[in-house]
Amino acid sequence: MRLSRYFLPVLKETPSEAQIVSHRYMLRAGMIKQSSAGIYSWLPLGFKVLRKIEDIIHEEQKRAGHIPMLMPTIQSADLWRESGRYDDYGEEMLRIRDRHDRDMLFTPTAEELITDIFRSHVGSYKDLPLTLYQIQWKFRDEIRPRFGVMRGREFYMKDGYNFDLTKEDALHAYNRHLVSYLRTYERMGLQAIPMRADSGPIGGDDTHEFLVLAETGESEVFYDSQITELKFGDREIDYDSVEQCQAVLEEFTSRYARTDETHDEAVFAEVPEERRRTARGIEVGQIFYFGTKYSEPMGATVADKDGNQVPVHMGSHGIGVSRLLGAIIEASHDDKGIIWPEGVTPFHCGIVNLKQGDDEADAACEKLYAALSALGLEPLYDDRSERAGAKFATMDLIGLPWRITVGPRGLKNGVVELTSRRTGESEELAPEAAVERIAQIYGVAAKG
Ligand code: 5CA
Repeated sequence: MRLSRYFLPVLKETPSEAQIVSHRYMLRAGMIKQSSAGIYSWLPLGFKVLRKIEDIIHEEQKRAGHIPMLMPTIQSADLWRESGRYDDYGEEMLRIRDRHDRDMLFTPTAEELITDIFRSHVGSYKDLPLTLYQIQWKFRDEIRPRFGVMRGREFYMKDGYNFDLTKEDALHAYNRHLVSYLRTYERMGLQAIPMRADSGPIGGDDTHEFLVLAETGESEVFYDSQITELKFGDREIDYDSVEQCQAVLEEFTSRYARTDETHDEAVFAEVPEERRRTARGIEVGQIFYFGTKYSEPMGATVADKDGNQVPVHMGSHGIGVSRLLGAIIEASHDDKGIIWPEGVTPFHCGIVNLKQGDDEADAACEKLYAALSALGLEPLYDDRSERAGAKFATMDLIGLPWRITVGPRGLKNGVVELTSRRTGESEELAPEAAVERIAQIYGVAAKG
């Protein structure tokens, strides 16, 4: 993409309504624009990161054997009356009446609708296990929407639902989700710690929230510092293996880590004092096992081996897709702007032309742009007739992890400059070598 042809409405001033750094940078970098309280338009740069995050989630869900689908945002109240949640959900549910005076609502989550789909089409234990998921907009009429996309009213969520014959099978689905979430967040450059939590309006006893530690987090958390040393890394897991998933769950949940809802001072006191931590965290996901809470009242049963109709055991599993942008920025920024982890960066690298209009500099930039594009990478080429300082400031603000700077002086010596946004370190090298380095970083093969 050439910046002169892109739509990047960068703000010079710091917006006064934004209280936390991720909100400020998302507004300043032209990623989002508020349309009303807690409701945002996703401008091209923000939309690009949203898609990157979504892609990672899809890849990891499919790796775990889960099946993507899509359900409507507007749903009939009738289904929610069946489960009893139409009344229970309270003011957070946006209720709508259609022209025929039918009660509708904007989905805050989708346990009822998925259970209805299941009961209409699945009748035998032979069709289990089954996990369906979607990435879809949700609406919760939060009393205090704030911090930009962190606590929106309209927000984008991955919600998955497992259907199993027995509690044991459903607990395996729970463990499998925990494992796949660890991998998902790590690919986004985040450490998200599973913590024992409270299930709220979703219900059930078994639930973990995934928290990213950040001073601006809305949850107070208590944990054993040893937990922050754990890495999932690139281990290969057989998601069908009960033992392997169980082992990962035990590894990542055996140390004390709880949100304030489930915190227990007496148990916490057993952690050696030097390892006890109290901090704040951003909840980027939550997994639930709630058994037959929805399947029983809604009659979602299957025939078991003996032909008896039994309600299925279920759980649901959410990732705050739009909130993740805020969480990643809270975890990765400096005073100049965002620092995107490579896994989610909107463009793979920036190209800054220090002397737009100079034949040699223009040609060298065009060549870099073509070579990177040919590798399937997306560079953002700042081809505006701006001062170098302004170009650097924009690149730093929008946070591309790598920048190639091209100027007549370097070109005389046959070099460009490759700069890491994270460390600020620069290196001079031949343009071809810069392309090769970028290719290496993103794991694509440079064509020789
Ligand atoms: N049905 C279950 C699992 S699919 C569910 O709704 N879980 S949840 O309530 O925990 O939501 C899932 C995730 O959505 C949360 O972990 C959080 O990251 C995100 N989320 C929840 N409310 C908001 C909000 N108002 N703004 C942005 N993200 C939110």
